[in-house]
Amino acid sequence: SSLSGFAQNKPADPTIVGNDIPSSFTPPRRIPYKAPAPVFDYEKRVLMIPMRDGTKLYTVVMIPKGAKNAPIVLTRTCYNAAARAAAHRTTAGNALPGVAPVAGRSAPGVAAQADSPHLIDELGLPDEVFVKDGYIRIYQDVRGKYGSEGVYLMTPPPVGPYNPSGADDTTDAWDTIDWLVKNLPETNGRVGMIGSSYEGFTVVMALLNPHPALKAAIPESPMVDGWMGDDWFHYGAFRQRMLDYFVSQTAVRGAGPHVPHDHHDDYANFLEAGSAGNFARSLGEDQLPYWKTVEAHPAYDGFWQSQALDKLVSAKPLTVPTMWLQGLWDQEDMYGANHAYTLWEAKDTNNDKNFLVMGPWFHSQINREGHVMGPFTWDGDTTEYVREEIFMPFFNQYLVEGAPKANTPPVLIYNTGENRWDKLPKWPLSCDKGCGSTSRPLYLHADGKLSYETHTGGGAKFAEYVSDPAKPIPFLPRTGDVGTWQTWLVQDQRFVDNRPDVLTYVSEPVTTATRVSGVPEVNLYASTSGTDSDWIVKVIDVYPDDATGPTTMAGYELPIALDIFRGRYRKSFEYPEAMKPNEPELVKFDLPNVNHVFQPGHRIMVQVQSTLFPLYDRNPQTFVPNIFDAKPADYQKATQRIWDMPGKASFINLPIVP
Ligand code: PG9
Repeated sequence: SSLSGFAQNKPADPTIVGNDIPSSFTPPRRIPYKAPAPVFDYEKRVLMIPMRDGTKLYTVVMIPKGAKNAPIVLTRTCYNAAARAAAHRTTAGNALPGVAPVAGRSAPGVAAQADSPHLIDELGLPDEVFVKDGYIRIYQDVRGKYGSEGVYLMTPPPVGPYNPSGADDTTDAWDTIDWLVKNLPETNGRVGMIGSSYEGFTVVMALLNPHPALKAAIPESPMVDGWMGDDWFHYGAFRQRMLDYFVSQTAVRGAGPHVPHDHHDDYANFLEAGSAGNFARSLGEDQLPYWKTVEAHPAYDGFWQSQALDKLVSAKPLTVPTMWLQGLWDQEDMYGANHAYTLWEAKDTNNDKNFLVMGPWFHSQINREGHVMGPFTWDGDTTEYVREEIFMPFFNQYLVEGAPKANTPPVLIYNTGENRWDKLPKWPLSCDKGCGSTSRPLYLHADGKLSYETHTGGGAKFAEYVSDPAKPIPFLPRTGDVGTWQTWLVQDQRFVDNRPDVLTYVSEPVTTATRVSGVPEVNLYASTSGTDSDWIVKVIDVYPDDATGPTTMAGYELPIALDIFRGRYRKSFEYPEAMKPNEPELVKFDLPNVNHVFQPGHRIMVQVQSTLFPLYDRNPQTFVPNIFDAKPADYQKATQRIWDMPGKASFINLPIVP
């Protein structure tokens, strides 16, 4: 055999044994690795803090190790305090408020991993600044949600006829702060509150009767008036995509279920349902008291007036330095922060207590990275800049003993036309009276032109379109892709431009940079052949589309401000009135704030249409007592006219700054 041949040629090297696999192998014994006990750089205390009525609220307190004389920053949430205080590890903690309520929020739940030993890893991105500066960070569940006892009311009005519970987020904030400053030996007794959206609502509620230890507040995109322009309605038009939120928020104490829709494409779902009321019922909402309340209050009656927080807070003395914050393209809470700021400003006699910050952001983007928004890439991280350079010096000034006075600008607004921050002493820079510059009417001419000249006589008296509720105009291209919700307000409007049911007015290219800084005001002389109608107006920056020029944004139709107004409320928000068929009537409303520059070569465009679906429910165009429950026969095509004649010239009052 070959082996015997090998044996015969026995090599001299003893390591050559003829088989590299030994007959047995015993692994050497190792001492098992034992991880050293983690050294936590913070302490976590989970507390049930008693309120004045005995109800206890679930509160997570994160205290840096060895903290002494430390300031507190408090967030009161309806989105699961346990998860918010473990944001790096939990789906709910990462699904920051406002990010995905209509698109289906991930089910909250604490992940299986243990707490991180490092506070900076345990908390979410927006808390990094507080960890770095040694703050005690506290999250608390509002009453009735998650770990807190008591009954839950959705964004409850202050105690009164519409809130019989005896408690609200003003009393609960007061009692919580009182308990914290008396029972946490590590604190210096100074508390700041911060929070976005619903959590911003709880900040504003705290300001209605602030505890003396509440020294500074930052309401971020707070829900302030759910009927005028935050979350539920815009000027009376219902945001029916929020119906999912009713279920997720009020079906159970924890995270509510997501009731599946028939199709991925909500355009089809809502059209098939017929009315918002039918859609709500298809989600099981006849079991939800809050939906029934909303359904019973379609107009701006006592229920909504009782919780108009901009008016309520600005009626109070301005004692707590407050920084109102909002995104310029905030698709959920576009109304509250700037209206509250504006109303309270009258009391800010030294211009040092009431501040406004508006960034180039979608809703709650302040809690995320801020490099990009839709088609734009900004210079740097715009949200990190605000958290580090604006929030912290502001909070430190009031919350940290001996901290220097912050150099906080009264108003900080991103300039979306020049890609930079503007630090301003006041806002707006241009308005009808008393703002330095005066707004200028830009007229909507019947031939589709937009100019500063009023109706010059002759020619057509109106431009018209037929609005068909059976074929509503989508607010986004119908991809069924929920991911675009955050950026829909910067959607290129070419996708509807030139539709027969959209009126487009456009200016000549502007020859010099044209700055607008304030609130564009819509003045439409509008008529409908029906008896009710919605009016959607968009102010758009049209980028040049010269084939020899750059392709980036070529021809882009960028909405800088848009909103919807339900015609029945043109005379009174509380008492709706039918429109008189074919009679031009004034429809007047404010668009959201803008701080923009139309660059030379760009055009100004205005689009007018009557549906924005399925974000808003359809106006049947027949006056009915309650649109939530409109019947199929109520939905009628109507001929809509925008008038352009002496005495009835439609225009947008543009807050131009020369
Ligand atoms: N925009 C959300 C919301 C706030 C208040 C009521 C309903 C929804 C949010 O982001 O919290």
